[in-house]
Amino acid sequence: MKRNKLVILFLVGLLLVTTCASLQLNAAAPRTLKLAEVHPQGYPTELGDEKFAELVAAKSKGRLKIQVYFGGQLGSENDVVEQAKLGVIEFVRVSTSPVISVYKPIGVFSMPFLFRSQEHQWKVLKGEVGQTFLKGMESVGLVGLTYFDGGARNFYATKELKSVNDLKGLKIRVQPSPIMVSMIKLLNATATPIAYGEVYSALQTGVVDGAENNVPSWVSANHYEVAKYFIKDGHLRLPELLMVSKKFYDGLSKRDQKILRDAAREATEFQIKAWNESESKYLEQAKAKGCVIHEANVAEFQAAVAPMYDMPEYKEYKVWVDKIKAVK
Ligand code: BDP
Repeated sequence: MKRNKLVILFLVGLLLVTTCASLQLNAAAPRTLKLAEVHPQGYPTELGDEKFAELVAAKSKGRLKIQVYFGGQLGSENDVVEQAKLGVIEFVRVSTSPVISVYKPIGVFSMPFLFRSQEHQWKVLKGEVGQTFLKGMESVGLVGLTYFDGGARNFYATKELKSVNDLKGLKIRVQPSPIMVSMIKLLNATATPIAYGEVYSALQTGVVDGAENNVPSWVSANHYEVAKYFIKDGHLRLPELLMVSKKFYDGLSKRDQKILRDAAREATEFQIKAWNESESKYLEQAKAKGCVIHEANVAEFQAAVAPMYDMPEYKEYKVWVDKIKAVK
C-alpha cells in the first residue's frame, strides 16, 4: 500500500515536472513574424526580404523568426500598410506609393525624373532626405528600416509605343496614388488606379491598354505576355521600402531593435547587387519572347511632365526637391 502511494506520488511529480517544462518551452518557442511582399519568389526585392529574415534569425540565434509571404498572399500593398500600422502584420516590403496616403512627404519620390541616376538616388536615400523619411514614418505607426532598389519605371502597352505621342488616349494602369494620376494626365492618357495583383487580368481583358513599371515587374508578373510593347523612358525611380510595425517594434528590447536595423542595412547591400544582376536577365527573357522595346526620346517625356513641379498640390514638395537636386 505504502509502496503504491509512493509510486503515485512519483508519477504526479513527474507529470508536474514535464508539464512545467513543456510550458516553459512553449514560452520560449519563437513566434513566427510575418513579412508581406507582392512579388514572387526569386524577384530581387523578395531576395532582399529573404536575406533580411536570414540575417535576423542568425543574429538573434533563432529567437526572431520571419516568414516571407510572397506573391501578395497577405493582400494588396495598401491593405498590408494598414495592417502593419495596426500591428497585425509585423513587416512589409512595399513601394513608396502606398505609403503616401499615410505619410505625405514620401510622395516626393513620385515626382517624375527626380533622380539623375541610380547612384544619385542611393546618395539621397542613404543621406539626409532618405533617413528623415524613414524616421518620420514613426509618427504614423511605421518604422522605416531601409530602402531597396526598384530600378526605373517605363511604359508598356498592348500597342506599339515609339514616342510620347503614342500614349495619347490610352488607359494606363497606375498605382493607387493621386501623383501618378496627375502624371498620366499630362501625357494625355487616362489613369486607372488598380492594385498590382490585378494588373495582369486588367491588361488581358482590355480594362486598361497599358501600365508602367520596371522591367522585372513587367516580366515576372507576366504582363509582358499581354502587353508586349515597351518604351524605355525611365520616368520614375521609385524606391522600395522595408518597414516594421511600430506597435511590434516598441515591444522589442533595444538589443533586438538593433538586430533588425543591422540586418536591414546588410540586406540592402545584398539586394542592390541582386537588383543589378537581374534587370538585364529579365530584359533578355522579354526579348526572347518577341517583345518590342524602344528607346525613348527622354527629353520629350521630361518636357511633357515638367508642369507637375508647378502644380499647387505638389508645391509642398519643393523644399525636398531642392534638397534632392542639390545632392551631388
Ligand atoms: C513594383 C513594386 C511593387 C509595386 C508595384 C506596383 O516593386 O512594390 O506594388 O511596382 O506597380 O515595381 O504596384
